[in-house]
Amino acid sequence: MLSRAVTTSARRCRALASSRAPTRAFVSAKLPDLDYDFSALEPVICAEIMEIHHQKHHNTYVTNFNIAQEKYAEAEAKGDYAGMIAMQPAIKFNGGGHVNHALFWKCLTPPKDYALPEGELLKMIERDFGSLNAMQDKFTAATVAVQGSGWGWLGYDKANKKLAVTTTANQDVCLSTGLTPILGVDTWEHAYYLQYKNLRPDYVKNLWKIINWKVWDIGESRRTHQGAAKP
Ligand code: MN3
Repeated sequence: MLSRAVTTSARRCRALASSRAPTRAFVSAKLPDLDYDFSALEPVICAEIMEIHHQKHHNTYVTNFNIAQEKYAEAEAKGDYAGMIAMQPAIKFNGGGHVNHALFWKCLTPPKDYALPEGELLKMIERDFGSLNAMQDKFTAATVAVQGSGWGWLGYDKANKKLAVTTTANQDVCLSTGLTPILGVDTWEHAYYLQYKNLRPDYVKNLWKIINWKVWDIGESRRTHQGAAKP
């Protein structure tokens, strides 16, 4: 009796296993549309930079992220662990490039629509930095000092329930520092060189004129796969 029960259950297991799809599906990333025209951020960022940055740079991250995801899924389906591990740097770099840019576009707004932060976010900035100006000075200094290419961030530290400024190298996401991103600034030369040349400090300082502080209120980081911005 016992051996027959074991055999039946083994048959059931094999039947269930063979009915499963061999490859786990992944969600393809898509290049998001901008909420404004390429020229809408002038004079802070010129249309040529915006068009190349969105249509070429961001689009390439999306394409290569999807290729890497597909190769990872194929390796996973075959139980090819070394193959899975080999794809991780490409997923980290191109996936990071995608989610960082998706958030960056949402963090910007045409100069005519600029509004100061207010409400809950302003209170937290004043509590944790002393003033909006003090936060901006700290953010600007940290972001200008990024060596090579990377990102400057204002993020939320859930463990200590406070805002903090940080930076990441290359396309590393803000979440890799433990902070949930609120505001991210691209310091790669492709983000400013055509207009600002070597003057990264001028680029970062001018960006304050087009920061979309509503990014906090609408929880945009959640929709760009970077986790919930609000505490
Ligand atoms: Mn970029």
